[in-house]
Amino acid sequence: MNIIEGSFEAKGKKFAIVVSRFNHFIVDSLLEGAIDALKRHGSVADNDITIVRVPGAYELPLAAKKIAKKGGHDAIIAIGAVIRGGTPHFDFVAGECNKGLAQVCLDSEIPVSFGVITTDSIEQAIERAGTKAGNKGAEAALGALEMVNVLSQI
Ligand code: INI
Repeated sequence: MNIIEGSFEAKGKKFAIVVSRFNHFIVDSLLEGAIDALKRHGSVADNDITIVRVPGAYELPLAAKKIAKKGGHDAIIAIGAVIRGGTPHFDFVAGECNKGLAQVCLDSEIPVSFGVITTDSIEQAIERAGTKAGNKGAEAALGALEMVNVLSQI
């Protein structure tokens, strides 16, 4: 039996983090969690992490696509926070962000990790940004580390 599975170790691998500015109070904590996970779990060096800031979650797929196309990164981590308001705007932003990032991932064959939280309230967002429901930015970074390892073995 052959089992292929990845560890988190990724010394020497290069990661791009695309991060939206919208809801920066939440997003900053997600970004901090992602960087911490890359360094502590993946042994990734500061110099091997590139951060690209965009206005909102809607812009994340295009930035991710451009990074993937340019080459030079082993994985991309997308970080953002879409919080529901009183209009259907949330559904368009969250939907296009999710769809676009999935498309970039499959088209480029580079792991694009989904660290974009989509919540009904600011309280739910805070819970997922380093309080009682963990840190979804850190989780996304762990996913990217594992996928880089798994793909290198297939
Ligand atoms: N962008 C977000 O990242 N989160 C949100 O909650 C959000 N809401 O709710 O409006 C949001 N909107 C901005 C959007 O991502 C684009 O930046 C904007 O529409 C310009 O294209």
